[in-house]
Amino acid sequence: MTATIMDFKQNSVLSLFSAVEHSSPALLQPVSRKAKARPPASALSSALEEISAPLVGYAFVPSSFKTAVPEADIFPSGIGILAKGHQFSIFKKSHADEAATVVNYLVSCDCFEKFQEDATRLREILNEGIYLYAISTAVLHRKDTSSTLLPPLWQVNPRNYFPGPIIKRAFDQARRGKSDASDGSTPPAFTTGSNRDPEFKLAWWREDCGFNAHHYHWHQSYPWRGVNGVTKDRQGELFYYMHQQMLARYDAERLAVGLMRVDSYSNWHLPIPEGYNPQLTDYYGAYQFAARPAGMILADNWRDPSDPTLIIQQGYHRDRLLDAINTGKFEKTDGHKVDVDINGLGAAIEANASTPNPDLYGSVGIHNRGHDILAGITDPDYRYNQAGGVMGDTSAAIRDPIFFRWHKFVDDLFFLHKIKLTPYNQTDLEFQNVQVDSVQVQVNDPARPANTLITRMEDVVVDIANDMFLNPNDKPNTEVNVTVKQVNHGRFNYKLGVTSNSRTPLKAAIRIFIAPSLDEHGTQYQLDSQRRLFIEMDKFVTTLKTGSNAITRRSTRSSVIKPRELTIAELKKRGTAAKEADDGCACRPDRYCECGWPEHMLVPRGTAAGMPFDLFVMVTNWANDSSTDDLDRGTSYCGVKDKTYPDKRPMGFPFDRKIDSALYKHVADFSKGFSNMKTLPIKITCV
Ligand code: CUO
Repeated sequence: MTATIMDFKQNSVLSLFSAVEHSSPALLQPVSRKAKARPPASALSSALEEISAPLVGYAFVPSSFKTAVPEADIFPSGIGILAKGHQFSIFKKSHADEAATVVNYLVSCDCFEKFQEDATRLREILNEGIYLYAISTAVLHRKDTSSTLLPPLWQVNPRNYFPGPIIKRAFDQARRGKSDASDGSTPPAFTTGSNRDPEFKLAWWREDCGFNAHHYHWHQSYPWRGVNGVTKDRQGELFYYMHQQMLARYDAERLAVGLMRVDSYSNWHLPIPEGYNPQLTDYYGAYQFAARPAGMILADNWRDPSDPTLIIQQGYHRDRLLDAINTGKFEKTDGHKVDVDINGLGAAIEANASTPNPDLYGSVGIHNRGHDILAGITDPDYRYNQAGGVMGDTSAAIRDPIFFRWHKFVDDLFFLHKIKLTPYNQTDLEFQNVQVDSVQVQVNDPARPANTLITRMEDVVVDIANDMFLNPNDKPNTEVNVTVKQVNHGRFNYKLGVTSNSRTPLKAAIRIFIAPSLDEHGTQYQLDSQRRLFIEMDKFVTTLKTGSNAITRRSTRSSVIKPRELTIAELKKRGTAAKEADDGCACRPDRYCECGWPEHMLVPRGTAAGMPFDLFVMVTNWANDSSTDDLDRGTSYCGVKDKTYPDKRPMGFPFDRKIDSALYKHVADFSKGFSNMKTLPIKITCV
């Protein structure tokens, strides 16, 4: 493919995200849920005429489409149901149905030009949330857009990432044509809470815009409705694992600030002591995401009377899932029994397109309905026309502490299945003829001691300029800056000494995890309690030669992370996604370039005094572990686009199954039992 075509595609994709909020007022009519919302062709025609003049400079409607009038019937039925300006939630069945119809349609367009043309027309018809979701999801799943990058979501839709007062400042900056940063002043910090709320201690972590973008992106990469009804390789298991790792990381942060590990939200009749006020507005600023006061009790959600979410129904599906877990068998729709495995359990809990039985285990899924019922908790029968809370939106849900409590409940279901499995045996765990002799970590600053990782909180200025803020007369490079507080870490290397006694070279997988060493009491964790806290830091493949091997692995190569996203301005400058990212890693077209844990959050923050962690290294035989595809950056939590998950072992191996405390009390005892493992005590110090 020539660079010109690549440039054209990248810029065409960017234009689809341009000024999403600037829809024609003529189209902002409330639409009945039942009515087909597609406006008549004449209305669209005049609307397009109307906007073409004042919006010159927005690249809003490509000139070739200015006179193109969408035909009333070119799109399948089921598109255009949710009116513009209404809150979209992928956890609501009717919204998810419409979004899936649009995604399937766009993915099936037989050439890029048709996709671009129809996407442009759909902008006028679709609810803004559905439009954004469907365009991004289609770009991620079309073969001919695999080399294009999506613009950062916090730039496309900053209202879902930055609270109202920050957005107001941004508008002020845009009006002045000058950013706060340009005269050296730092915008005052804005927070969504205060120290009167213990959960506020981790607001900086839950509200990190890179983290929120990762979560939104993951759900687009793995839509629960599938694409054209098809889910991906191990999608249910990855749903479990990616969220389990979010919980493990959250627990490490909680222990660091003196909070208890996350408590499962399993008793749905008790008040929820943790409240949350996101202070986010949605499209147009027409409404605010609901604030959820402390002490509320869950109520049946009748916000959509045709599809309520009832506590008793949630209980029914929970009990059917527990039946399946306890008996080890799912009952399929035709009555046949099949074994419960982690992938099927993930499919049933999320009700993805591969669920074994939507009637028994839920057609919308206990997980999705949990999001929905919690999002509506403050106005459950919609008597006050109040918008839902952030739990209904994957781009903002993790801001709310209840997200993690809900996901701990979900994770407990997976845990109950996993503890019924036979623990790994010697053969599963060993790698004969291979021995890990030494492990060290060293930050790139040689003045720092070995085996101590360094983190810090940083003020980072981000440019959130997009067409939402700028008027047509603005200079193209006008910046709209906001300052955000983020954790970051000193880049570091793992240094491993590994001996192979094999006569031939061996391909080996190196698995690296860390977990807090001490519990809430300051007592050393026993391994079977600690294992749910292990955070995957990296997994890579290397070739071991006979004899000793000195392996150095840079933290920037981690299989967990993605590099910093390119901004819209950078993407326009580069024109093509095939060029290299800043640190020299090519963004290859065959993987989810933008999916992955944000690099700046790779290392948990730790404490000023130095928080003790156990770093665990395990070397396994890649000949046994390998699927057909390679490990790479971002693949641990995101997989590889259109390919199999690279590692055949269960996700989280070897900590995903019960470990016998009588045999291995602590993680160091475990690693002493196997030559291919090593445990290293380290500290994480926040400076
Ligand atoms: Cu990611 Cu509950 O699955 O949000």
